[in-house]
Amino acid sequence: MAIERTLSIIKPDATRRNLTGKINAKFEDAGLRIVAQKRVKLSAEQAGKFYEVHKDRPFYGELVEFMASEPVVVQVLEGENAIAKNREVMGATNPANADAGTIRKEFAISMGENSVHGSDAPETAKEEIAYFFSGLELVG
Ligand code: RTP
Ligand code: MG
Repeated sequence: MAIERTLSIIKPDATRRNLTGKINAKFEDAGLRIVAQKRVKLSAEQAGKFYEVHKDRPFYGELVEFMASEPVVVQVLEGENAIAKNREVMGATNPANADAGTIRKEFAISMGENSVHGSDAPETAKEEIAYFFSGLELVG
């Protein structure tokens, strides 16, 4: 199976509640390695560009405002099948539909304030990692 990298974001609802360590433990317990990590406060412009793919969706304005409201932790996770594995550990977008033991089931507040982001495909993972990190910052 291929070793992949994926971009993960611990969202403002989780950083505000001091859940970074508990969320990172979920990733590590699933066999994902955190090969880069930083805490940043996104501007609305930076958050808007990151989520540009959703710009025509009704929740876009709210999503951008939320992501720029407080610091986030951006990170690169590495491991076998990392993109799918990370999404498994995150759980469904809506925490009401998330499986037991997933991050969103345990920690998410709502569909919008759902604690984590994870890339959804190899191409988007590559773009999203490059959006936040230079090659020198990735230490596998
Ligand atoms: P993400 O991109 O953050 O990892 O989440 P995802 O793939 O599970 O969900 P996606 O469809 O890409 O949506 C991106 C984020 O937008 C917010 N959202 N709000 N109020 C709503 O109906 C709604 N739908 C989506 C969520 O924060 C979701 O994670
Ligand atoms: Mg998504």
